[in-house]
Amino acid sequence: MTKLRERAPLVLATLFTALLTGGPLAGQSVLDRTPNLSGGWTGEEGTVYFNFLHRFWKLDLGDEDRILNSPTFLLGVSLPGRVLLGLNYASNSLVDGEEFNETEFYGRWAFLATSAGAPVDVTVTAAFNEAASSGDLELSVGAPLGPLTLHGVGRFLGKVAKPGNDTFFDDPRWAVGMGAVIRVTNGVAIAGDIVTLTDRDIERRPSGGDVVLPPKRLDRAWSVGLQLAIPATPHTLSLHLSNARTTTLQGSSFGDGETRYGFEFTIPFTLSRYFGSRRSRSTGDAGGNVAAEVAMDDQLRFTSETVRIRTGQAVRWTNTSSLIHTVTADPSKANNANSVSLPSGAQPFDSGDLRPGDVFTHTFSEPGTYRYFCIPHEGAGMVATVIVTG
Ligand SMILES: [Cu+2]
Repeated sequence: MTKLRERAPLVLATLFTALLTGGPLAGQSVLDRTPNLSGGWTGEEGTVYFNFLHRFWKLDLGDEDRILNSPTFLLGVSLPGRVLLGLNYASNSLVDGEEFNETEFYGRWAFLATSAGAPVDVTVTAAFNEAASSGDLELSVGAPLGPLTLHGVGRFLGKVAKPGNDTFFDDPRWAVGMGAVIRVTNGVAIAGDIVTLTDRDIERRPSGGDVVLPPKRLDRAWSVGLQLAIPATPHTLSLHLSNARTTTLQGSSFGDGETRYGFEFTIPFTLSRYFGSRRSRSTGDAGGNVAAEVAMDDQLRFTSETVRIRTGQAVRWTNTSSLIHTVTADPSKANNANSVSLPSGAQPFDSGDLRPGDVFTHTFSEPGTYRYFCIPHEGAGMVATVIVTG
């Protein structure tokens, strides 16, 4: 472990450089989660994620102020079956005063996903926190309600460790929390969360002794943030306040009375682009007469809001993003009736999941106005129109 801790900064710096020069693609958007909760994200299969988060606060040294900083670096790889494996590496952590550095190895599985048609997102995360020598578990539920998404978490922490002057604690604890994200526009959201240990009184024992000090009550952890998509890039940025230092399961389960100013920046790196592990697929009809091209991008848009074609012509959609999108003109699959309209006599259609690079073609044989949407991003307003004239 010591070797890992010594080398982790170098490994991360190298990866970071590789990611930047490699040309990052889409990111795990901070627009879908709160500053302290993961929202149960597992990313897009075949993508490596590098997110970095820094939280700053002022240390008052009397005649001199020092700015301190807790960084958390997240590294994750998204595997088939909505699984994310990775680690969080943090410095200046609250979790253990003696260890200083905190490494959390985690695996996450989303067994229900709204992107796959489930009404809610349900995710389990299992983690080992090396600084606390603790096995930790989290169950996370996310429920989209139009522009609002609610998140709830329940956590089991095998050993809560908290710094003090030569003290240690090793009790198991439960934590519960909730968060909310309000999407203001496609690229701007406001988010906040609160997490509390169900028993916040922590016994303190100086290490090596039998003396028990009076219990110390830990603060509830909280955060509020402005979550932004950076236009024309796959990156997202969170500007936030929180009393927690790190965003591991342990680190975000309690605070320490100090408000910190933080930011998080997300960098995705699509492996398939560099190693050719996956070819794009073309689906839909033959589309011999393509009269319009529409792309689906990382900003959750169909790039042409309205296209006009003639009866018998086709539209070709290409997913140029790193997210899964769909082209859906089926009223039975819409949450909002305004997202779909079909001329009388026209059959509903649905592309199914279009992964990055996939192409879908549809030929329109009935004149009229077709309003269609993307199933995962209907709530974010990913809706567009095809007008077919006789
Ligand atoms: Cu979409």
